Amino acid sequence: MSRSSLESSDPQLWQSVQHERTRQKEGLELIASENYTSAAVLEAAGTILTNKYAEGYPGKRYYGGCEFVDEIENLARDRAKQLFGAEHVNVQPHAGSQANMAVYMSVLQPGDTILAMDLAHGGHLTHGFGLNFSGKLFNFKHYGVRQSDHRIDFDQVVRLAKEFKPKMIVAGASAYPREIDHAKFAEIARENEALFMVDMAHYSGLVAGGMHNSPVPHADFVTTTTHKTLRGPRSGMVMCREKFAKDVDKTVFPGLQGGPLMHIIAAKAVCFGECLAPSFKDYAKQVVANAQVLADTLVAGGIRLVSGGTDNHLMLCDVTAIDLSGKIAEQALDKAGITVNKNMIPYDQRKALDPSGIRIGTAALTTRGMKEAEMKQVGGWILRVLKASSDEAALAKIRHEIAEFATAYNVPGIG
Ligand code: DSN
Repeated sequence: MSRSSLESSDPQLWQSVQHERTRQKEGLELIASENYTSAAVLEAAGTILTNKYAEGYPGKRYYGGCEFVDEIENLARDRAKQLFGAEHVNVQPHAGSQANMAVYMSVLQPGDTILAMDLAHGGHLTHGFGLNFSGKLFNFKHYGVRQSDHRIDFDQVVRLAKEFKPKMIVAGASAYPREIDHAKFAEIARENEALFMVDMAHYSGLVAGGMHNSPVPHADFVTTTTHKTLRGPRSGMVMCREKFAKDVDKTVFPGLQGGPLMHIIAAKAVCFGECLAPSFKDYAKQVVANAQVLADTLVAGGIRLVSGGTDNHLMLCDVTAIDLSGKIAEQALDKAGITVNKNMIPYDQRKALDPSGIRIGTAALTTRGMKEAEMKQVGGWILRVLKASSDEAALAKIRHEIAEFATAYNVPGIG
Protein backbone atom coordinates (compact mmCIF):
# COMPACT_ATOMS: atom_id res chain seq x y z
CA MET A 1 0.00 0.00 0.00
CA SER A 2 1.41 3.43 -0.86
CA ARG A 3 2.08 5.72 2.06
CA SER A 4 -0.40 8.55 2.49
CA SER A 5 0.82 12.16 2.44
CA LEU A 6 -0.06 12.39 6.11
CA GLU A 7 1.86 9.26 6.96
CA SER A 8 4.96 10.61 5.22
CA SER A 9 4.78 14.16 6.48
CA ASP A 10 3.56 13.63 10.03
CA PRO A 11 3.95 10.00 11.14
CA GLN A 12 3.23 10.87 14.76
CA LEU A 13 -0.16 12.38 13.99
CA TRP A 14 -0.88 9.68 11.40
CA GLN A 15 -0.27 7.00 14.02
CA SER A 16 -2.89 8.46 16.33
CA VAL A 17 -5.37 8.51 13.46
CA GLN A 18 -4.60 4.85 12.74
CA HIS A 19 -5.31 3.96 16.35
CA GLU A 20 -8.61 5.80 16.16
CA ARG A 21 -9.48 3.94 12.92
CA THR A 22 -8.88 0.65 14.68
CA ARG A 23 -10.95 1.77 17.66
CA GLN A 24 -13.83 2.74 15.38
CA LYS A 25 -13.60 -0.52 13.43
CA GLU A 26 -13.17 -2.98 16.32
CA GLY A 27 -15.48 -1.35 18.82
CA LEU A 28 -19.22 -0.92 19.18
CA GLU A 29 -20.06 2.77 18.99
CA LEU A 30 -23.17 3.44 21.04
CA ILE A 31 -22.79 7.11 21.93
CA ALA A 32 -26.21 8.48 21.02
CA SER A 33 -24.83 11.66 19.45
CA GLU A 34 -22.28 9.95 17.19
CA ASN A 35 -22.45 8.37 13.77
CA TYR A 36 -20.24 7.41 10.83
CA THR A 37 -20.38 9.76 7.84
CA SER A 38 -20.30 8.31 4.36
CA ALA A 39 -17.05 8.16 2.41
CA ALA A 40 -18.45 10.91 0.15
CA VAL A 41 -19.09 13.22 3.13
CA LEU A 42 -15.57 12.52 4.41
CA GLU A 43 -14.13 13.24 1.00
CA ALA A 44 -15.97 16.57 0.72
CA ALA A 45 -14.80 17.55 4.22
CA GLY A 46 -11.23 16.85 3.18
CA THR A 47 -11.27 18.87 -0.04
CA ILE A 48 -9.25 21.93 -1.06
CA LEU A 49 -12.32 24.03 -0.21
CA THR A 50 -10.67 24.48 3.18
CA ASN A 51 -8.32 26.92 1.44
CA LYS A 52 -11.05 29.44 0.61
CA TYR A 53 -12.16 32.53 2.52
CA ALA A 54 -15.80 33.39 1.81
CA GLU A 55 -17.05 35.81 4.45
CA GLY A 56 -20.57 36.85 3.54
CA TYR A 57 -23.22 34.90 1.68
CA PRO A 58 -23.58 33.66 -1.92
CA GLY A 59 -23.56 36.66 -4.27
CA LYS A 60 -22.52 39.01 -1.41
CA ARG A 61 -18.99 38.05 -0.35
CA TYR A 62 -16.15 40.12 1.00
CA TYR A 63 -13.57 38.16 -1.03
CA GLY A 64 -12.98 37.50 -4.72
CA GLY A 65 -12.93 34.05 -6.27
CA CYS A 66 -16.12 32.89 -4.59
CA GLU A 67 -18.06 31.78 -7.67
CA PHE A 68 -17.63 28.05 -6.97
CA VAL A 69 -18.10 28.18 -3.22
CA ASP A 70 -21.27 30.18 -3.95
CA GLU A 71 -22.55 27.23 -5.99
CA ILE A 72 -21.72 24.90 -3.12
CA GLU A 73 -23.39 26.97 -0.41
CA ASN A 74 -26.49 27.45 -2.59
CA LEU A 75 -26.64 23.70 -3.15
CA ALA A 76 -26.42 23.04 0.60
CA ARG A 77 -29.13 25.62 1.33
CA ASP A 78 -31.48 24.35 -1.40
CA ARG A 79 -31.10 20.73 -0.37
CA ALA A 80 -31.67 21.53 3.31
CA LYS A 81 -34.80 23.51 2.43
CA GLN A 82 -36.10 20.64 0.33
CA LEU A 83 -35.25 18.05 2.98
CA PHE A 84 -37.02 19.80 5.85
CA GLY A 85 -39.48 22.09 4.03
CA ALA A 86 -37.91 25.15 5.65
CA GLU A 87 -38.56 28.70 4.47
CA HIS A 88 -34.99 29.85 5.14
CA VAL A 89 -31.76 28.06 5.96
CA ASN A 90 -28.37 29.24 7.16
CA VAL A 91 -25.77 26.49 6.72
CA GLN A 92 -22.81 28.45 8.10
CA PRO A 93 -22.92 27.77 11.88
CA HIS A 94 -19.79 25.83 12.77
CA ALA A 95 -21.62 23.75 15.37
CA GLY A 96 -24.89 23.34 17.25
CA SER A 97 -23.86 25.83 19.94
CA GLN A 98 -23.33 28.58 17.38
CA ALA A 99 -26.64 27.71 15.73
CA ASN A 100 -28.47 28.11 19.04
CA MET A 101 -26.52 31.24 19.90
CA ALA A 102 -27.44 32.72 16.52
CA VAL A 103 -31.14 32.21 17.15
CA TYR A 104 -31.09 33.67 20.65
CA MET A 105 -29.05 36.67 19.59
CA SER A 106 -31.01 37.38 16.44
CA VAL A 107 -34.31 38.12 18.21
CA LEU A 108 -33.60 38.44 21.95
CA GLN A 109 -31.72 40.84 24.19
CA PRO A 110 -29.38 39.80 26.99
CA GLY A 111 -31.44 39.27 30.13
CA ASP A 112 -34.55 38.15 28.26
CA THR A 113 -36.38 35.14 29.66
CA ILE A 114 -36.28 31.81 27.81
CA LEU A 115 -38.10 28.64 28.89
CA ALA A 116 -36.25 25.42 28.00
CA MET A 117 -35.73 21.85 29.16
CA ASP A 118 -33.57 21.28 32.22
CA LEU A 119 -30.16 19.78 31.43
CA ALA A 120 -30.62 17.39 34.34
CA HIS A 121 -33.82 16.10 32.71
CA GLY A 122 -32.31 15.65 29.24
CA GLY A 123 -31.85 19.23 27.96
CA HIS A 124 -28.62 20.71 26.60
CA LEU A 125 -25.82 22.98 27.82
CA THR A 126 -26.92 25.70 25.39
CA HIS A 127 -30.44 25.59 26.81
CA GLY A 128 -29.42 27.70 29.79
CA PHE A 129 -26.75 25.83 31.77
CA GLY A 130 -25.19 28.30 34.21
CA LEU A 131 -21.60 27.91 32.98
CA ASN A 132 -22.62 28.15 29.31
CA PHE A 133 -22.98 31.42 27.36
CA SER A 134 -26.74 30.79 27.28
CA GLY A 135 -27.13 30.70 31.06
CA LYS A 136 -24.81 33.67 31.52
CA LEU A 137 -26.51 35.92 28.97
CA PHE A 138 -30.17 35.02 29.27
CA ASN A 139 -32.61 34.44 32.08
CA PHE A 140 -33.47 30.77 31.59
CA LYS A 141 -36.31 29.01 33.36
CA HIS A 142 -36.54 25.25 33.05
CA TYR A 143 -39.23 22.64 32.68
CA GLY A 144 -38.59 18.95 33.10
CA VAL A 145 -40.15 15.52 33.01
CA ARG A 146 -42.67 14.06 35.44
CA GLN A 147 -41.19 11.85 38.13
CA SER A 148 -43.96 9.29 37.59
CA ASP A 149 -43.33 8.46 33.92
CA HIS A 150 -40.35 10.59 32.81
CA ARG A 151 -42.40 12.26 30.06
CA ILE A 152 -42.26 16.02 29.48
CA ASP A 153 -44.53 17.67 32.04
CA PHE A 154 -46.69 19.87 29.83
CA ASP A 155 -48.70 21.10 32.83
CA GLN A 156 -45.45 22.49 34.18
CA VAL A 157 -44.55 24.01 30.79
CA VAL A 158 -47.92 25.82 30.75
CA ARG A 159 -47.55 26.95 34.37
CA LEU A 160 -44.01 28.28 33.87
CA ALA A 161 -44.95 29.99 30.60
CA LYS A 162 -47.81 31.83 32.34
CA GLU A 163 -45.69 32.68 35.37
CA PHE A 164 -42.52 33.89 33.64
CA LYS A 165 -43.86 35.13 30.28
CA PRO A 166 -40.74 33.98 28.39
CA LYS A 167 -39.84 35.72 25.12
CA MET A 168 -38.93 32.31 23.73
CA ILE A 169 -39.78 28.68 24.44
CA VAL A 170 -37.21 26.05 23.46
CA ALA A 171 -38.02 22.39 22.81
CA GLY A 172 -35.55 19.64 21.98
CA ALA A 173 -33.23 17.54 24.10
CA SER A 174 -30.01 15.58 24.24
CA ALA A 175 -31.13 12.74 26.43
CA TYR A 176 -34.89 12.31 26.08
CA PRO A 177 -35.89 8.89 24.75
CA ARG A 178 -39.42 9.84 23.67
CA GLU A 179 -40.97 11.63 20.71
CA ILE A 180 -41.45 15.34 21.35
CA ASP A 181 -44.87 16.87 20.69
CA HIS A 182 -43.86 19.99 18.77
CA ALA A 183 -47.47 21.00 18.04
CA LYS A 184 -48.25 21.13 21.75
CA PHE A 185 -45.20 23.28 22.47
CA ALA A 186 -46.15 25.58 19.59
CA GLU A 187 -49.64 26.02 21.00
CA ILE A 188 -48.25 26.97 24.42
CA ALA A 189 -45.81 29.41 22.79
CA ARG A 190 -48.63 30.98 20.77
CA GLU A 191 -50.93 31.33 23.78
CA ASN A 192 -48.15 33.08 25.69
CA GLU A 193 -46.92 35.21 22.78
CA ALA A 194 -43.49 33.61 22.93
CA LEU A 195 -41.25 32.77 20.02
CA PHE A 196 -40.75 29.04 19.54
CA MET A 197 -37.42 27.37 18.80
CA VAL A 198 -36.72 23.66 18.45
CA ASP A 199 -33.22 22.24 18.76
CA MET A 200 -33.67 18.92 16.96
CA ALA A 201 -29.94 18.08 16.91
CA HIS A 202 -30.42 14.57 18.23
CA TYR A 203 -33.36 13.49 16.14
CA SER A 204 -33.01 15.54 12.92
CA GLY A 205 -32.10 12.37 11.02
CA LEU A 206 -35.31 10.77 12.25
CA VAL A 207 -37.25 13.84 11.12
CA ALA A 208 -35.53 13.68 7.72
CA GLY A 209 -36.34 9.98 7.50
CA GLY A 210 -39.99 10.38 8.56
CA MET A 211 -39.60 8.63 11.94
CA HIS A 212 -40.22 11.69 14.15
CA ASN A 213 -42.75 14.48 13.64
CA SER A 214 -41.15 17.55 12.11
CA PRO A 215 -40.83 20.76 14.13
CA VAL A 216 -40.48 22.85 10.98
CA PRO A 217 -44.20 23.60 10.41
CA HIS A 218 -44.61 24.53 14.10
CA ALA A 219 -41.51 26.50 15.06
CA ASP A 220 -40.20 29.97 14.28
CA PHE A 221 -36.66 28.58 14.42
CA VAL A 222 -35.26 25.07 14.14
CA THR A 223 -31.60 24.33 14.82
CA THR A 224 -29.68 21.13 14.38
CA THR A 225 -26.23 19.70 14.34
CA THR A 226 -25.50 17.73 11.20
CA HIS A 227 -23.41 14.86 12.56
CA LYS A 228 -25.77 12.87 14.79
CA THR A 229 -28.68 10.91 13.32
CA LEU A 230 -28.40 13.12 10.21
CA ARG A 231 -25.02 11.44 9.53
CA GLY A 232 -23.21 14.43 8.04
CA PRO A 233 -20.05 16.31 8.99
CA ARG A 234 -19.52 17.74 12.48
CA SER A 235 -21.36 21.07 12.17
CA GLY A 236 -24.61 23.02 12.67
CA MET A 237 -27.44 24.76 10.84
CA VAL A 238 -30.37 27.13 11.50
CA MET A 239 -33.74 27.06 9.79
CA CYS A 240 -36.31 29.78 10.32
CA ARG A 241 -39.40 31.46 8.99
CA GLU A 242 -38.66 33.90 6.18
CA LYS A 243 -39.48 36.91 8.37
CA PHE A 244 -36.46 36.10 10.59
CA ALA A 245 -34.07 35.29 7.73
CA LYS A 246 -32.21 38.62 7.67
CA ASP A 247 -31.83 38.72 11.47
CA VAL A 248 -30.47 35.17 11.60
CA ASP A 249 -28.08 35.68 8.69
CA LYS A 250 -26.58 38.85 10.07
CA THR A 251 -26.25 37.30 13.52
CA VAL A 252 -24.33 34.29 12.15
CA PHE A 253 -22.12 36.57 10.03
CA PRO A 254 -20.79 39.07 10.97
CA GLY A 255 -22.39 38.74 14.42
CA LEU A 256 -20.80 35.53 15.62
CA GLN A 257 -18.53 34.04 12.99
CA GLY A 258 -16.03 35.09 10.35
CA GLY A 259 -15.26 32.94 7.34
CA PRO A 260 -17.54 29.93 6.81
CA LEU A 261 -15.93 26.47 6.63
CA MET A 262 -16.63 25.85 2.94
CA HIS A 263 -15.28 22.27 3.01
CA ILE A 264 -17.75 21.47 5.79
CA ILE A 265 -20.59 23.27 4.00
CA ALA A 266 -19.76 21.10 0.97
CA ALA A 267 -19.91 18.02 3.19
CA LYS A 268 -23.29 19.20 4.52
CA ALA A 269 -24.55 19.50 0.93
CA VAL A 270 -23.48 15.89 0.33
CA CYS A 271 -25.16 14.79 3.56
CA PHE A 272 -28.45 16.52 2.65
CA GLY A 273 -28.31 14.89 -0.78
CA GLU A 274 -27.91 11.50 0.90
CA CYS A 275 -30.81 12.22 3.26
CA LEU A 276 -33.04 13.06 0.27
CA ALA A 277 -32.45 9.60 -1.21
CA PRO A 278 -35.20 7.02 -0.46
CA SER A 279 -32.68 4.74 1.29
CA PHE A 280 -32.31 7.26 4.12
CA LYS A 281 -35.91 6.52 5.17
CA ASP A 282 -34.93 2.85 5.53
CA TYR A 283 -31.96 3.88 7.62
CA ALA A 284 -34.05 6.05 9.97
CA LYS A 285 -36.63 3.28 10.34
CA GLN A 286 -33.91 0.77 11.19
CA VAL A 287 -32.33 3.13 13.76
CA VAL A 288 -35.63 3.21 15.66
CA ALA A 289 -36.31 -0.52 15.24
CA ASN A 290 -32.80 -1.26 16.52
CA ALA A 291 -33.26 1.02 19.53
CA GLN A 292 -36.48 -0.77 20.42
CA VAL A 293 -34.91 -4.22 20.24
CA LEU A 294 -31.87 -3.10 22.22
CA ALA A 295 -34.13 -1.50 24.85
CA ASP A 296 -36.27 -4.65 25.13
CA THR A 297 -33.15 -6.80 25.46
CA LEU A 298 -31.77 -4.63 28.25
CA VAL A 299 -35.09 -4.52 30.10
CA ALA A 300 -35.42 -8.31 29.82
CA GLY A 301 -31.94 -8.50 31.36
CA GLY A 302 -32.99 -6.49 34.41
CA ILE A 303 -31.96 -2.95 33.41
CA ARG A 304 -34.32 -0.10 34.32
CA LEU A 305 -34.82 2.35 31.46
CA VAL A 306 -35.86 5.95 32.04
CA SER A 307 -39.51 6.20 30.86
CA GLY A 308 -39.50 2.43 30.41
CA GLY A 309 -38.30 2.40 26.81
CA THR A 310 -37.70 4.51 23.73
CA ASP A 311 -39.46 6.03 20.72
CA ASN A 312 -36.32 7.31 19.05
CA HIS A 313 -32.63 6.45 18.63
CA LEU A 314 -31.62 6.52 22.29
CA MET A 315 -32.27 5.09 25.72
CA LEU A 316 -31.19 6.05 29.20
CA CYS A 317 -30.32 3.22 31.55
CA ASP A 318 -30.46 3.65 35.32
CA VAL A 319 -27.53 1.47 36.36
CA THR A 320 -27.93 2.17 40.08
CA ALA A 321 -30.66 -0.46 40.02
CA ILE A 322 -27.87 -3.03 39.47
CA ASP A 323 -25.55 -1.39 42.04
CA LEU A 324 -23.33 0.47 39.56
CA SER A 325 -22.77 4.14 38.86
CA GLY A 326 -22.77 5.65 35.37
CA LYS A 327 -19.03 6.24 35.56
CA ILE A 328 -18.22 2.66 36.49
CA ALA A 329 -20.58 1.33 33.82
CA GLU A 330 -19.03 3.57 31.16
CA GLN A 331 -15.51 2.49 32.13
CA ALA A 332 -16.34 -1.21 32.19
CA LEU A 333 -18.08 -1.01 28.81
CA ASP A 334 -15.09 0.90 27.41
CA LYS A 335 -12.75 -1.87 28.52
CA ALA A 336 -14.90 -4.35 26.61
CA GLY A 337 -14.91 -2.23 23.42
CA ILE A 338 -18.39 -0.73 23.86
CA THR A 339 -18.49 3.07 23.85
CA VAL A 340 -21.29 4.89 25.68
CA ASN A 341 -21.44 7.95 27.90
CA LYS A 342 -22.38 8.31 31.53
CA ASN A 343 -25.45 10.49 31.87
CA MET A 344 -27.62 12.08 34.52
CA ILE A 345 -31.09 10.62 34.75
CA PRO A 346 -34.12 12.72 35.76
CA TYR A 347 -34.25 13.37 39.52
CA ASP A 348 -30.72 12.00 39.81
CA GLN A 349 -29.36 11.87 43.36
CA ARG A 350 -25.80 11.67 42.05
CA LYS A 351 -23.48 14.24 40.43
CA ALA A 352 -22.82 14.83 36.70
CA LEU A 353 -19.30 13.36 36.79
CA ASP A 354 -20.55 10.14 38.33
CA PRO A 355 -24.27 10.05 37.65
CA SER A 356 -26.79 7.22 37.87
CA GLY A 357 -27.15 6.50 34.19
CA ILE A 358 -25.62 5.72 30.86
CA ARG A 359 -26.99 6.89 27.50
CA ILE A 360 -27.04 4.48 24.58
CA GLY A 361 -27.94 5.17 20.94
CA THR A 362 -28.22 3.06 17.80
CA ALA A 363 -27.47 5.52 14.97
CA ALA A 364 -23.84 4.50 14.42
CA LEU A 365 -24.26 0.72 14.58
CA THR A 366 -27.22 0.98 12.22
CA THR A 367 -24.94 2.75 9.72
CA ARG A 368 -22.69 -0.33 9.88
CA GLY A 369 -25.63 -2.41 8.68
CA MET A 370 -26.58 -3.97 12.00
CA LYS A 371 -30.20 -4.96 12.48
CA GLU A 372 -32.47 -6.49 15.12
CA ALA A 373 -30.52 -9.76 15.46
CA GLU A 374 -27.28 -7.90 16.05
CA MET A 375 -28.96 -5.64 18.61
CA LYS A 376 -29.89 -8.71 20.65
CA GLN A 377 -26.23 -9.74 20.61
CA VAL A 378 -25.06 -6.24 21.50
CA GLY A 379 -27.59 -6.09 24.34
CA GLY A 380 -26.29 -9.44 25.58
CA TRP A 381 -22.73 -8.11 25.68
CA ILE A 382 -23.81 -4.96 27.51
CA LEU A 383 -25.60 -7.06 30.13
CA ARG A 384 -22.58 -9.35 30.54
CA VAL A 385 -20.27 -6.36 31.02
CA LEU A 386 -22.54 -4.66 33.53
CA LYS A 387 -22.80 -7.86 35.53
CA ALA A 388 -19.01 -8.41 35.50
CA SER A 389 -17.87 -4.80 35.67
CA SER A 390 -14.90 -5.45 37.97
CA ASP A 391 -13.82 -8.75 36.40
CA GLU A 392 -10.92 -7.68 34.17
CA ALA A 393 -10.51 -11.14 32.63
CA ALA A 394 -14.20 -11.31 31.69
CA LEU A 395 -14.04 -7.80 30.16
CA ALA A 396 -10.94 -8.72 28.13
CA LYS A 397 -12.68 -11.85 26.85
CA ILE A 398 -15.74 -9.85 25.81
CA ARG A 399 -13.50 -7.27 24.11
CA HIS A 400 -11.97 -10.02 22.03
CA GLU A 401 -15.39 -11.41 21.04
CA ILE A 402 -16.61 -7.92 20.12
CA ALA A 403 -13.54 -7.09 18.02
CA GLU A 404 -14.04 -10.29 16.05
CA PHE A 405 -17.74 -9.54 15.59
CA ALA A 406 -17.43 -5.83 14.78
CA THR A 407 -14.62 -6.24 12.26
CA ALA A 408 -17.05 -8.04 9.96
CA TYR A 409 -19.17 -4.88 9.63
CA ASN A 410 -18.24 -2.08 7.28
CA VAL A 411 -17.39 1.37 8.61
CA PRO A 412 -17.82 3.97 5.85
CA GLY A 413 -14.47 5.54 5.08
CA ILE A 414 -12.61 2.68 6.76
CA GLY A 415 -14.02 -0.41 5.13
N1 DSN B 1 -22.78 16.74 23.31
C1 DSN B 1 -23.91 16.34 22.52
C2 DSN B 1 -24.48 15.06 22.98
O1 DSN B 1 -23.71 14.17 23.24
O2 DSN B 1 -25.69 14.91 23.06
C3 DSN B 1 -24.93 17.38 22.41
O3 DSN B 1 -24.35 18.52 21.88
